[in-house]
Amino acid sequence: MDTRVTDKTARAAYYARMQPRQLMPLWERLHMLVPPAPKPSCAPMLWRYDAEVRPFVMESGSVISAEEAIRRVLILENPALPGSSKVTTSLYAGLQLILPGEVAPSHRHSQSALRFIIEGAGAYTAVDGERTIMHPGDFIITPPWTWHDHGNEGSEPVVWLDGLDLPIAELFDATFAENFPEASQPVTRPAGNSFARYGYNMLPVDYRPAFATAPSPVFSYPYARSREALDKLARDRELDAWEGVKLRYVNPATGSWAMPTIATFLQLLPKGFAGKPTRRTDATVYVCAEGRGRARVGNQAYEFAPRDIFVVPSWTPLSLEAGEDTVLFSYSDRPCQEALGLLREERLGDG
Ligand code: GTQ
Repeated sequence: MDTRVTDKTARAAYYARMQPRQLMPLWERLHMLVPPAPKPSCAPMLWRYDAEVRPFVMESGSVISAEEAIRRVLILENPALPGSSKVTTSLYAGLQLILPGEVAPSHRHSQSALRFIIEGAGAYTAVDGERTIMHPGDFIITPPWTWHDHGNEGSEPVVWLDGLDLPIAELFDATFAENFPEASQPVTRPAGNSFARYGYNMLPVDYRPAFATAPSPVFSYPYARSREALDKLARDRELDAWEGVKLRYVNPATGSWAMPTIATFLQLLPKGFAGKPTRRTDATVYVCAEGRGRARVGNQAYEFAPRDIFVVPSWTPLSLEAGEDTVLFSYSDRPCQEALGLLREERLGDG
């Protein structure tokens, strides 16, 4: 005969007695801890840049200087994650403004950062002694623990999207940061030097990456070149029914991602393209670099225009349509999920 005390009150009393010892019954939580499919805690979201976001970004320039702010950024916070500074469960996004003559002072941290230039020209980001000039659409990386500062020697405001792995580094409680003693780090190499070494399908003969997923030694992936590749492939009609023409940014020395924790992509959807749906476990942040179209994200439909930013949560079906030739930049935590054996993707709508 079963003599167990199964009554709810008796069980609750038992849980209450063990609780002061920091002991919890798994069976009350198992369904939440091991759900049958992802239940993303972030929500889909679209930020309309020109009409809704840009005025606030520009206003930040009259509220605080880049120097005082250290980083004058408006965080794009997911509406389902209030107070978290997260754009997805694992990633951060913000829009950084730098005005002519300003410097955002030099620091370094464990977290990786990417920049995707939204508008304006003439600003630079300095990484490890080398300045890279920013142009709209360029993708620029700041590897972990590299000194970096930003400045604007041009004549117009420059805005870029910052993408960081802040929540990932926070998950591991593995973050460090320090300030450089001066606002700007010394320039030790001329602009374009790292691109000449690593950016032309060639490498310095003695170069060895530090580890298999080491950050790319190419700090800048200029839009003009990436765009040219997409354009050629689109003209050759190398179209995928789900993705259009989609390329990933790589570390040329390893073939792996440009960044250890964040995957980055650029894709072209030709005018009239109506992509089939996909879903994947890596929640993704998209930026419209050119064109306009529609993203169906779960049961939401977002009409996007240049500079708009939208979020696709994990395992949420996404399909992309383009009203004109459209270029999308995107980033996700895919390298982490691949390394941990977590990544899953599904192409839907086939047959
Ligand atoms: O440029 O170093 O948007 O450290 C957030 C944290 C930018 C940066 C952000 C950062 C940076």
